[in-house]
Amino acid sequence: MTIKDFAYDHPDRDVAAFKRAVANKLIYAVGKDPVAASQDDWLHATALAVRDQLVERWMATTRANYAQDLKRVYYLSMEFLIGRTFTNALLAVDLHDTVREALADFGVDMAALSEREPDAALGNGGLGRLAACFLDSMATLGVPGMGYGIRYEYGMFRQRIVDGQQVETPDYWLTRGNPWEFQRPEVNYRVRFGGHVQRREGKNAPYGAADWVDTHDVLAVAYDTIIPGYGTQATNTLRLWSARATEEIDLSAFNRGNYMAAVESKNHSENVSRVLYPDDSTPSGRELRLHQEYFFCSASVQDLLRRYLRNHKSFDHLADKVSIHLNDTHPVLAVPELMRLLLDEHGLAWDVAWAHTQKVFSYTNHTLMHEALETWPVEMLGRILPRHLQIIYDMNAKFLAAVTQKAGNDVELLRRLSLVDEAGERRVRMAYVAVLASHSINGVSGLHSELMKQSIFADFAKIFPERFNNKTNGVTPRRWLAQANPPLASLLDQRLGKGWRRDLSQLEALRPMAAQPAFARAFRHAKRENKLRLANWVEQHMGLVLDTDAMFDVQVKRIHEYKRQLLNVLHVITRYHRILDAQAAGGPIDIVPRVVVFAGKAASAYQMAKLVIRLINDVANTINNDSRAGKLLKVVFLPNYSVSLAEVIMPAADLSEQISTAGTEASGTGNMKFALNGALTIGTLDGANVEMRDNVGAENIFIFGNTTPEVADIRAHGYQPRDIYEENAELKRVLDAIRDGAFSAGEPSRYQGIYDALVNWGDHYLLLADYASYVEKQAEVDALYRDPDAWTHMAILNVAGMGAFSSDRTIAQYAHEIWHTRPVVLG
Ligand code: 26V
Repeated sequence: MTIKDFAYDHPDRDVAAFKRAVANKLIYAVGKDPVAASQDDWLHATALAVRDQLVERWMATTRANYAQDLKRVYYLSMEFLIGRTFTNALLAVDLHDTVREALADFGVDMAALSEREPDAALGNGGLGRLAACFLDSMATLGVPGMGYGIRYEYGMFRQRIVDGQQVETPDYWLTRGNPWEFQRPEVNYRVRFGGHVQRREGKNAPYGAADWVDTHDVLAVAYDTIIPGYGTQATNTLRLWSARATEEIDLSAFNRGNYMAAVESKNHSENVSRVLYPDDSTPSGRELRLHQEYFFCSASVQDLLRRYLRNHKSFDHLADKVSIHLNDTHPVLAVPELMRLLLDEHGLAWDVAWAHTQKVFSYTNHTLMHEALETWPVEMLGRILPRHLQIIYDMNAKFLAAVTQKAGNDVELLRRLSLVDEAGERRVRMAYVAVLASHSINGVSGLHSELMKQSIFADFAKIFPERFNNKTNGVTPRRWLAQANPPLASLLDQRLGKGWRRDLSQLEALRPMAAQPAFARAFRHAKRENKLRLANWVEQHMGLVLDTDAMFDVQVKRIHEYKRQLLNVLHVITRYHRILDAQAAGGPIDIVPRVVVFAGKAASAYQMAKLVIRLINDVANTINNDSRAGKLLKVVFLPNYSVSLAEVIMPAADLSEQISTAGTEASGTGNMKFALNGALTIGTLDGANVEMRDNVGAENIFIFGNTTPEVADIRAHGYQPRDIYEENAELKRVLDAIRDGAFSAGEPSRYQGIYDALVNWGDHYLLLADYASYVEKQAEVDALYRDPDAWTHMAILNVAGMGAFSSDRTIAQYAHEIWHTRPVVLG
């Protein structure tokens, strides 16, 4: 049977048909009487009806991918920070107004409904959100591909602020079910752990096949979510794996005495996909994390090989049909897993298997921070994945032998290149495994990609220079402009047409409009609407009234020392002191009113980051309750930063704070979202800020602080933060106030640790070295804000310059230069 002569109700797109669809879903799928239906029931029913609109194109794309036998990209990522799906799906099927009208007929408010949808917060921050933007762009460009990850039951923890401090609570996002996913119980794979290895005898030894026996197994079950492209029929699939106990099957055979033990063991197995690990940037060394990594790598590689083998009899064409992309090192176990399957299950010789592997894999590095580079203790790997440890050893032996043959027996070099770090407890360097096994290794901004070659991968970059390249990050304009910023989006639609959604370079056409007063007025009006929306949120959720005429100065991102939220706080307190001084002098106060907005989560084990959150809240409390500061300065810390909250915050920003120590932020993507939404940036020459400056023009961005080489120089010459502290009276006053309890009267010593870190313990991220330059630059920001026309002009030029930062551009580059894929052709 073909789909053509298969009778089913094709979902129609008019209001009446959609109403009927929602009614049917409510009654037959949700099982609710409309008189008893809750808002969440309506949301569920509507989501199912919207999802129906995506299914046909999903099937058509899948069919076309098979028929055209296209090369597929498998994007392996431990994190997909999707956020909400409802509005995004509406945008994709272009049914926004239809659905709103249909629901209104039922007396249901669509906007209120969409606010009830929980975020799919299956990621920590930048890396996870990038993966979500990439899925959107791959579908939009018709790149045949699939995201593979883990269906965590608990996503990123919820953050509450209690007495100024972060309190974490679990994020059980599946309470009401997930209408977007398709459970595929029949798509399941056995993933093995533990046991031991028996080398097979024979001519292939020592690089040949082996048997892995006496393992403890867990089942990986697939859950699929449709990823729609925008303005195209093309879709992709996000396949997330959930752990099921294999014991389930045996449970009935257990006698009464073993019943409890069996259930406990079942729980143990299923813990593998229970919870997302928070990025604490310290090597966790936690066994559950290793289990998670292998769990999803193994299931994904088994799944993609099965798909390949449906159309192919040998592995000769594997690299023509399959590309596996490693989103950081978290999925690197896919490398030894592919090798294991090719060697042990399919009987390929080592050199043949290795040649395929190297052609299939590519790897993106997302951080240079030493603490964040994954290594696993050899002891742990050997216990949990004995066969994979052997394969890694074999890879290492072959590699080091080849190096020796070329470069001689340079013991130091070999020690540095080895996949195994032999200093102290022996550990496998996962990033090195990724580099050795991949034909392409990329960083995420021009600066980062250069630094990567000079620092962590210096030796490898000399041996394999052709493998290293850059792919500057981008963000999807669908979510981050069309969806998040309706006022600006509709203004752009009026002036440019709707094409910017698929071709962001069209924003370039705004350049001449920057000088048109009518356009500038409309642009400013859109910003005002967005500021009002945020102010309403803050009033509703925090009871704080904000002045929307004040400059909204915003820093939202994970709380981390290198991102320097503390530097921002130093500036806030400096302003506070200036206001107090001016008040005391009785003179006219000539200070630009600001609302300084913070949001972000700290990893639960990261004490310093948590202390920074507490300081921000203490400073906010002090300033907001000091009538002398009045309307001139307000500080807010918005709790529970998330994708959906970012969609409210970013469009409302006047000023975007991107102030990491030069050389530490790999790219940043928040920086792009802000500028795209008409904020001006104050930032260091770090990550993608450098390229943003190039694109918007140096005169349209506020750059300050030491550059990467200057940072290196300062550190090399014995940095003395105390000297800066002693010499800058304004800075000293700020730091002394923090130290002496000016913001923590009940516990004056609360922030001694922060003071010490900066003044006495080396100020690792050079806040004091950049302080003066930062405060000076902030004065330039103020001066411009006093001239609204000049400010708006610059903001428009920023939007106009952001065309290059669409994730569509990024994905087109990955597709052409790394994956070598062709887009699907839909009839
Ligand atoms: C590390 C760990 C360690 C173990 C526990 C879980 C976990 C999760 C994440 C990480 C590393 C995160 C690295 C990351 O998010 N990097 C960010 O990637 C963005 C996208 O490329 C980039 O824009 C940011 O600059 C970079 O910090």
